[in-house]
Amino acid sequence: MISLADTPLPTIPRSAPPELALPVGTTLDRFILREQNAFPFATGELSQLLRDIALASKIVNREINRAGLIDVTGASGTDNVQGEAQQKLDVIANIRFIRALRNGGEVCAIISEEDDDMILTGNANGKYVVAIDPLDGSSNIDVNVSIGTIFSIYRRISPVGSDATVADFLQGGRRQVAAGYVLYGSSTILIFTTGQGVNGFTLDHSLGEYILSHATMQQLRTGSIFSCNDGNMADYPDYVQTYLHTCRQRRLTSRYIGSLVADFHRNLIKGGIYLYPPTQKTPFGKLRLLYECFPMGFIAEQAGGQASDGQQAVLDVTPTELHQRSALYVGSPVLVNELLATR
Ligand code: P6P
Repeated sequence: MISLADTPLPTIPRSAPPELALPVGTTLDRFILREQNAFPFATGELSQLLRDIALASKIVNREINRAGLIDVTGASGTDNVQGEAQQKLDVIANIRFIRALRNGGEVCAIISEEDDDMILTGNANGKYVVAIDPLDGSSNIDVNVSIGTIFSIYRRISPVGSDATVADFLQGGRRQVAAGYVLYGSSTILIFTTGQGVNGFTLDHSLGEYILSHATMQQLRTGSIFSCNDGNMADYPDYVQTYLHTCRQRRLTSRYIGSLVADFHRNLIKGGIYLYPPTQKTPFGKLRLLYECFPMGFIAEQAGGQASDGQQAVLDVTPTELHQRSALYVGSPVLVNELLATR
């Protein structure tokens, strides 16, 4: 009996294009299955949930890439719960993710930046709830700058079979079972953690598959990039202004895209710190705790980074409301600790 292991792989003819010699790589599905097998009690629901999110992101990616052609740029004429003008693509992305999560069957409820109230999916037997910012940085849509999706997943604490409750979403940042983001940039990348490190997958458009491209991501301990909206400088707490002044004195590089996902991702790879302090307009911070700060904080810590609200680790902030805001300082631990040391 000849085993496959003994069978030499067919040689690729010299005349073949070089990419034929390259293996396709690890698809998201294969990676999730491999990770699931590492959890003896995993029953596949979380795996399916992650696949549902990946599917929705591919659909949203398609619509973002065609935005200028199918008249989905510009404002929708409605405001979200934050009182911010919704862009057409905000609404479309929201519908796509809610539909995918509802049809996937694993999620019993969703909260979204785009909806005031908790959304019951009708899947009362779903074991998970999802907090999502369907399209973060949407002010950048019309100018073709990177935007993203941010998601956070909890196991429900309400009884399976009953309606989910708000308490399912207010468990606290360290009760997340998974979190991730999709960056719709020069390529489309899905980054997520289930508490076993951070991995990134790049969408291969020719296959329609996410392929492992950033395995076991590690936040650089320090860096030379700081990201904040300089226009709000006069509003920032004194210690933040002092810290930013030292950044300038040290000739660190200022980079601010205006999309949390894009600034976070660059700092994750190159090292750096992202700051969104309290301002006069947003005295409790602008970013939302449940679907921006908690997921990004989980990813940051899993990659060896640090995320604070200025007083404590952001994952330790006590959530009391679905659309609660928080300050966020996140990225290389050396830089975050330098900031906190100026308090
Ligand atoms: P500002 C986008 O609205 C967002 O939530 C983050 O993605 C981004 O970092 C920040 O707000 C930008 O806010 O006030 O600098 O335009």
